[in-house]
Amino acid sequence: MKPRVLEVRTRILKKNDELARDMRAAFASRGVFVPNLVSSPGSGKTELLTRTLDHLKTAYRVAAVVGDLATENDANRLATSGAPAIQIQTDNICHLEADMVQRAIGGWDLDTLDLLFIENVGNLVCPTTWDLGEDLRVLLMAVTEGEDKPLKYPTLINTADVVVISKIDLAEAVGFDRELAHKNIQTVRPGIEVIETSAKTGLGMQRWFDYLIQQVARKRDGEESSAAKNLPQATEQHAPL
Ligand SMILES: Nc1nc2c(ncn2[C@@H]2O[C@H](COP(=O)(O)OP(=O)(O)OP(=O)(O)O)[C@@H](O)[C@H]2O)c(=O)[nH]1
Ligand SMILES: [Mg+2]
Repeated sequence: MKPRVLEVRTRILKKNDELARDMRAAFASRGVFVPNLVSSPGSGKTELLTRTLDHLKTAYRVAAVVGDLATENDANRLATSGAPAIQIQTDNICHLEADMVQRAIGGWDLDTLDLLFIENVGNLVCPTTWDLGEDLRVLLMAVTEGEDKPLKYPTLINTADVVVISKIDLAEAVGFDRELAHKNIQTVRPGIEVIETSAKTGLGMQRWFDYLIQQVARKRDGEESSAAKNLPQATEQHAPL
C-alpha cells in the first residue's frame, strides 16, 4: 500500500511542476514578477504584504493572491491597500498548489500587472515542494519564533531566495538573539540575503522595497531567478502533503 501512495504523490508533484513551469513562462512573457511569501502561521506575511502593496502601487501595477484554510480575512486586509486581492480557501490543505493559483487569477489580465504577490498558507514545511511558478520565494521568520527555527525546519529555507526577519520591533521584548539568528540562517543557507523588517514601525521596510524593486529590474533585464532552480525535483518522496 505504501509504495502506491508514494507513486500517486510523485505524479501529483510532477503535474504541479509542469503547470508551474507553464505559469512561470506565462508570467515571464507578460512581464509579471511573482514573489511567493512563505512562513509559519502568524509571522506577519499579510501585514508586510499590505504595506508593500500600499507602497509599490504608486509606481507598479500590483495585485495579490492569498491562501488560508478558511476565511476571507487576509484578502480583506490586503485589499485595504487599494490593490486587487483574491482569497483562496484550501480547506484542509496546508499549502497552495499551482492550479489553485491559476484558477484564482483566471479572471485577471496578466498584461495589466507588474507584480503578482502570492501569500502562501502559513506553514513552515508544507509549501516547500510546491512550485507556484514564482520568481522569488520569500521566507519570513518572526523574532517571536525563536532563533533556532532555521536549524529545526531547514526545508523551506533551503528553497527560499531571501529571508525576511519580521517583527523586529519586538526583538528586545522577546530577548531575540540577533547574532545567533543570523548565524543559524547562514549555517543552513550560506550567503542568503537577510532583511530585518517591522511592518508596524516601518524599520527596514525601505530596504525590503529596494530589494524587491531590484529583483523586478533584474528579471526585466533577463536574469533567471533561483526560485525554480532551488526547488526539489518531482520525484521527492518524503515531503509532507
Ligand atoms: N509588533 C509587530 N506585530 C506584527 C508585525 N507584523 C505583523 N504583526 C502582527 O502579527 C500578527 C500576525 O500577523 P499576520 O500579518 O496576520 O501574519 P500572517 O503570517 O499573515 O498569518 P497567517 O496568514 O495566519 O499565516 C498580527 O496581529 C499582526 O498585527 C510587526 O512587524 N510587528
Ligand atoms: Mg496572512
